[in-house]
Amino acid sequence: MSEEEILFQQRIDAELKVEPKDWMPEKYRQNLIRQISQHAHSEVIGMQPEGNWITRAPTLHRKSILLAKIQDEGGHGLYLYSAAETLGISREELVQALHSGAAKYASIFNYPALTWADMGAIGWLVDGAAIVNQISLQRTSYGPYARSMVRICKEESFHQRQGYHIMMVLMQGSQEQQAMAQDALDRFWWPSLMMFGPHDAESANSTQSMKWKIKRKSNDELRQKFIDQSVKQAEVIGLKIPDPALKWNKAREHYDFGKIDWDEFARVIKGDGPCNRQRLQHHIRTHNEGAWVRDAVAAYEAKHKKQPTRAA
Ligand code: FAQ
Repeated sequence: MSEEEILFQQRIDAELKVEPKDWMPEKYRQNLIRQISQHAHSEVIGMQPEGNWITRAPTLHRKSILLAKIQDEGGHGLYLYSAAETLGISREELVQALHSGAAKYASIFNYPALTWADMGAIGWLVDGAAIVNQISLQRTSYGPYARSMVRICKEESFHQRQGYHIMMVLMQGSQEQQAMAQDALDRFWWPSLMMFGPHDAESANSTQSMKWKIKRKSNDELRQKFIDQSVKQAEVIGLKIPDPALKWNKAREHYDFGKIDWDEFARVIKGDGPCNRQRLQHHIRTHNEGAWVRDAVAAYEAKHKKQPTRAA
């Protein structure tokens, strides 16, 4: 280790935040660009499954809540792209990496949103899982990333509650509505557990990310926390978690749970999930359609650079 690297690690160990202009190892910078940009892409691609239901929300009230929620997700993407840009990479490069498949986004958004109850399951489980992860990221070592998490967590909290509320109301409804809520849980439960990534022993990035305090809790720790909190939430409204192996373990003081289908996870992150192609194609098409907006902004900026406003 070089002297700079030793000093850097000492600062991390002392819980000091790393800021954009500080010296940092190249691998720390690259690892952060990878994680933050994947996080940003997830927020933006994550708008698609819910966007599918804006025109079909059952009431005007539900429609306006869903619209606001989806706009929040777009905003989270923007904060996160800005945080990644502080590491010396441009927005174009980040988007290009998404389009070429070099950068990933969360596997969960490659599953279809088939019924209105899926809006409940996504808010309750997907935002719920995102919060468990993001609360620990509020203490991540890179300052801009940590600070962006504070507001994002507050907003995700509202999202989680609106999703749970959709499920609660459906469970108070007709038998068909109850069955629709249970079906959404059945389809979204296991993919939600995959959001936390592979088991710790299989997690390629964890050791270094934990040492640099980019990650503060391991994939398995966070997954367990999410399971423990969700089981009780399901019980309260009469839903059944689709896992016959789920059982409270008194000694561990946690729920034991069944085997996750890691083959399915591998297929989805390699691009072969139910909606991978559709999600990416949609992003590429709308990005290309928006080229004129970016051109107009660049032309406006260039014009004002040529004619600087006179100082008062
Ligand atoms: N999906 O070595 P690890 C949201 C990849 S935001 C796809 O354990 P790491 C809001 C991983 O990239 C949800 N790929 O990786 C919302 C790596 O491949 P690479 C997004 C995954 O980074 C709600 C390889 O597997 N949240 O939902 C996944 O240490 C509703 C090996 O894995 C974040 O991104 C996956 N699930 O730990 C929006 C949080 N898991 O890159 C709309 C920030 C793993 O080496 C509607 N990210 N991989 O080629 C993190 O905390 C971490 O990146 C983990 C993965 C925990 C996701």
